Amino acid sequence: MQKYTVTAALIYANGPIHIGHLAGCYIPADIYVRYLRSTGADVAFISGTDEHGVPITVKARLEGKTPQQVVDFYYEQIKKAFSDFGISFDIYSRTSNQSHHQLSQEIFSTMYNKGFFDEETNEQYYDEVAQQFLADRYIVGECPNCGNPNAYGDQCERCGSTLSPTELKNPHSTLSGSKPVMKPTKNWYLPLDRMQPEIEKYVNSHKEWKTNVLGQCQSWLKDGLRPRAMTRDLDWGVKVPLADTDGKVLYVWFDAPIGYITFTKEWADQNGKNWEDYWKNKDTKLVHFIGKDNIVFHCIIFPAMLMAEGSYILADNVPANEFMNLEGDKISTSKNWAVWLHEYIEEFPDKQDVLRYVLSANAPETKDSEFTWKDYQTRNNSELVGIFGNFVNRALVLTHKNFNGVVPAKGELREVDTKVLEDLSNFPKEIGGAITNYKFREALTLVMDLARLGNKYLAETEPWKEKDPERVGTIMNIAIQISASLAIVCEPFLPFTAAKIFEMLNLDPQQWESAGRIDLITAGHKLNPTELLFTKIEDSVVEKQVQRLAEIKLKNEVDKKKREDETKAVPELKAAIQYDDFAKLDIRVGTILEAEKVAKSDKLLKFLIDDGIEKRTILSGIAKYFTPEEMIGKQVTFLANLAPRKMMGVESNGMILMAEDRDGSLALLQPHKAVWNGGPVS
Ligand code: B3M
Ligand code: ZN
Repeated sequence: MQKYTVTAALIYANGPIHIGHLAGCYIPADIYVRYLRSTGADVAFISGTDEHGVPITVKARLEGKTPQQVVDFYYEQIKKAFSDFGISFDIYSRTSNQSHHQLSQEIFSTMYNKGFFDEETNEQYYDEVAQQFLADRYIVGECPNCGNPNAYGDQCERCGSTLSPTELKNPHSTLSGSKPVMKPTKNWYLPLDRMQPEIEKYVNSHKEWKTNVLGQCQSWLKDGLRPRAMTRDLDWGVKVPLADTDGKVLYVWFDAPIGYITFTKEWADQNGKNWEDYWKNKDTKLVHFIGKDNIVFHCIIFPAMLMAEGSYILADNVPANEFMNLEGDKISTSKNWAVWLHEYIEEFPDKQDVLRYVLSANAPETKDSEFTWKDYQTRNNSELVGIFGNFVNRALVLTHKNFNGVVPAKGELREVDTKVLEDLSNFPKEIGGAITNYKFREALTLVMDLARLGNKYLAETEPWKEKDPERVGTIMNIAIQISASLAIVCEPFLPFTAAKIFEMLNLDPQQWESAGRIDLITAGHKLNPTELLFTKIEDSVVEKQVQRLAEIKLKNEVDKKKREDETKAVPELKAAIQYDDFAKLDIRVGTILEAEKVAKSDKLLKFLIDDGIEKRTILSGIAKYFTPEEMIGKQVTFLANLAPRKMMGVESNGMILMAEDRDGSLALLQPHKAVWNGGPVS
């Protein structure tokens, strides 16, 4: 029996999961695995959480918790979300398990003993206040490419460029805020440069990989691979299994993919299997499902590690998806721009398959795609309710109505019947073929085409108009056969729905080979009561979701402005002056008598001011911040002895004093109690 080891990315246990995760990696993996199981293949479907690395420790600091508390919380939350949506892992484990630390150390040691690592001491940023080396996200500074003042040590999130900490201008530590110093430290590097020929050979032997995957690999190879440190100066992670390496752990991208192996071992131990069958047998197919941001790690670095170790099989395929966007914007955890699975399930407790359907139909298989609530509603109402549910419901309801729920026998077949049965028998192979080739969208379209075929058949044969009971029996028998096949072929995509159909058909779940059969359900078989598979989603329901997103967007804009304001530096002080310099300024208090806009200028307001001696005209470029009406009657301070100046044909005699706020807006400088006009300011 063909064996498969199918892995789905080990997501960081530092936040809840959203539709982008499902669409990018977990639903495709689940479709693939459910199909394989249905064909009788021997599959290990492996995943879990990635619980090491800087992303975890940063989150812990942010929440004032320990890293362990963070991963414990999110492990449970993430695991539940996957199970709520029917992602059928054989095991969902965690990299903080002791067994995982042990295996990661073993593999590191094997590579070390084979002399695979280059030991290198170089200077890295060190925070003297926090007494810690600053890996990746512990350091921020100005991006050398776009000037973003908050770029991370590994990446600038504004322009997307990959960085190393030493490239940042004005670097500072996110731990203490202090300016880091350079300090030498020893790390162990995987010599990817020397391994390039072997890696190239491996990648080039897989011309069948998806173009987006091959494209990324080729571009890395073309640039030339560079040695990559497999250890970090951090205190959270798998300890480096060498002497004198206190405060050093394995690089998270070294240990995380080993998690696939550890978890397979755990699963095998719990289920009386031999884990080596799934990792060391050349005939086993290893397939990694991931998102596009993880391609290099799964196609180059992890295979290189396994090549170096020497006893493992390499991935047969890495069908990475692109990203799914949400209502026009990139999904972002930090911006709360997402549809969170734990929230969705509360709002729509019986609509897991609707989401699975929409995310599969719209999967970012070859390019980025987009989720909108409008599309969600349309696909539910016109496709799931209107086509799929409609067919199954009519087939079952008409059989109940006409035959008391007992499947009638087929009579003599007409051309329309033989044609539909022939078409039916072709579907499973085509759908299976598309799934095997990782074309899940195409496969799902074919599933829907089978439902369409059923609808077309009922529309053509019109059993509700038919007078001859034997003829009605033939039609309903065939419609029931189609429904049963539909249950089998939709199961990888819509497992909850498939279970409901099997239940209504009073049939045990069937293997793939039974799909397309024209006698899957025999005459005389008793059906169970019928329920609707899908229900219509009203406008108000999706409008509420759109509204929620609009509120988030607004809040993000306000927050962004606030952050920008907060990082703005107070201007430097001007050079010192003597009192005499100051005394030259004649600053006084006056009251605004009249105020109006200056024609043809959108900046200038013209004021008539009672300065205690006379009425003077002053122009001021503050129209953006004040209306003429609100200025009338206000006492202001003004520079009285500024030489007259003409603007837009009007002479201005003085200058009204203003304080400038962070965001550039202006505030009047007024005496805190009314004083006499002309009162000098000193
Ligand atoms: N934890 C990155 C991520 O969550 C990383 C994947 C590991 S897969 C071995 O996207
Ligand atoms: Zn940048």
